[in-house]
Amino acid sequence: MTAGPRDLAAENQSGMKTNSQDCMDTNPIDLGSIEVLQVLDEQGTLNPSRDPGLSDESLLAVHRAMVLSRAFDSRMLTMQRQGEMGTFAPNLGQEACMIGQVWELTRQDWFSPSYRSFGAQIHRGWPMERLFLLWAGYHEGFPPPEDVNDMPFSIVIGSHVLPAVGIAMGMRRRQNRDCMVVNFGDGAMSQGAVSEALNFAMVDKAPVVFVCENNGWAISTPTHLQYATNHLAGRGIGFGVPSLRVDGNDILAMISAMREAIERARRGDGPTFIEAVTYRLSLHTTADDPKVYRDDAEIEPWQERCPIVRLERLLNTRGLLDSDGAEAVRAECDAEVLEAREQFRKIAKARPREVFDHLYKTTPPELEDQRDEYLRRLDRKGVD
Ligand SMILES: Cc1ncc(C[n+]2csc(CCOP(=O)(O)OP(=O)(O)O)c2C)c(N)n1
Ligand SMILES: [Mg+2]
Repeated sequence: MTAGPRDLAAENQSGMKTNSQDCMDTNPIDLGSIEVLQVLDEQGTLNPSRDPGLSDESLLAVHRAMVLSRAFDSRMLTMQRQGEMGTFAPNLGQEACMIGQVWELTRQDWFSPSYRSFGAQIHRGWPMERLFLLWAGYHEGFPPPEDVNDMPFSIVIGSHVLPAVGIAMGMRRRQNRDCMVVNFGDGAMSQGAVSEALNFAMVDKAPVVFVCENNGWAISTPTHLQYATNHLAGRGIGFGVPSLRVDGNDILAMISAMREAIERARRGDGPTFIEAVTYRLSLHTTADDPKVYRDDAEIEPWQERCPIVRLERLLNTRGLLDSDGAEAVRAECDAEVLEAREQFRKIAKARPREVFDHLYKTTPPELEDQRDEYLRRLDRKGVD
């Protein structure tokens, strides 16, 4: 195992052993060696041989994109708790995965995300007010903006992975050198369709990068109850797909791995499978309370691995950003999110009379009855 300073494979598994110990034997089956890529260690020290070599300007932009993702996440949580937002899936702690997986994409490339991906969506060009609309349940928030080649996010676990491969197969036939990035979680790996997607992609040499964000949990299911092996990357190798584990809290490792994978796709050499090892620091969704199934002690080491703080250490060493500068970036990002919230509030006007619309082409009679009764109630209450 070519691990960085910390053996992420071992840590991820042992971290999972702290709970549900009574459920099963947690000794993972050793699939053998697989590369674990880390470029920036937890102290902010760089491994120059794998450094993607971003300019100072780009490093600062990457940092800002991660801070903006966190600011949006935190504001969404407040708005949800105050009743202004539907449920949503926080991505606190997963910002390096988010930004790293889309940083090297061009506007022509495609991105097919799952539901925990708004940091990446913001970077891809989704206006934040549109994402607020989306999570508040307004259908206007769902379609991707005109000039953004993204699929709407998928909430049905693993269901979007085969269609993403299909799009990539189309790209290969058009020979236009674009590529597709599709992300999903450790839990999605248990869906058969994801295995089918890996197989199809490799047989067809489709230009697709699979990013599995292994964040330790699938709602309340820890990884040792999800798979019996010491890593998921071996799953890709089983289908012949070049595969590696990446420190998913290391933005430079994510960018480096993605660059290599995207180049492979554009060369016509087919897919790559990246297992990004990270951790879901927050709730599964706002409808979830992890305190009932997860020991708080498990979270602490992962808080220490904060991807933003890690990059800030490097920026500080290089004289690019001190703590005042970092504070200023946070304040700017918070202000940007608040501005988007104001835009959202101007657009988001509840239309209670439309709740039965857009469901059926021809409304079934029993639903028509319910709608009529409901509309009469709105009339009685004087609601427009
Ligand atoms: C086909 C399907 N089964 C079950 C669910 C309910 N569900 C929603 S999220 C989730 C867990 C997914 O975990 P993972 O793939 O690890 O992604 P994460 O939420 O950790 O990012 C489940 C089972 C669903 N949305 N779709
Ligand atoms: Mg997960």
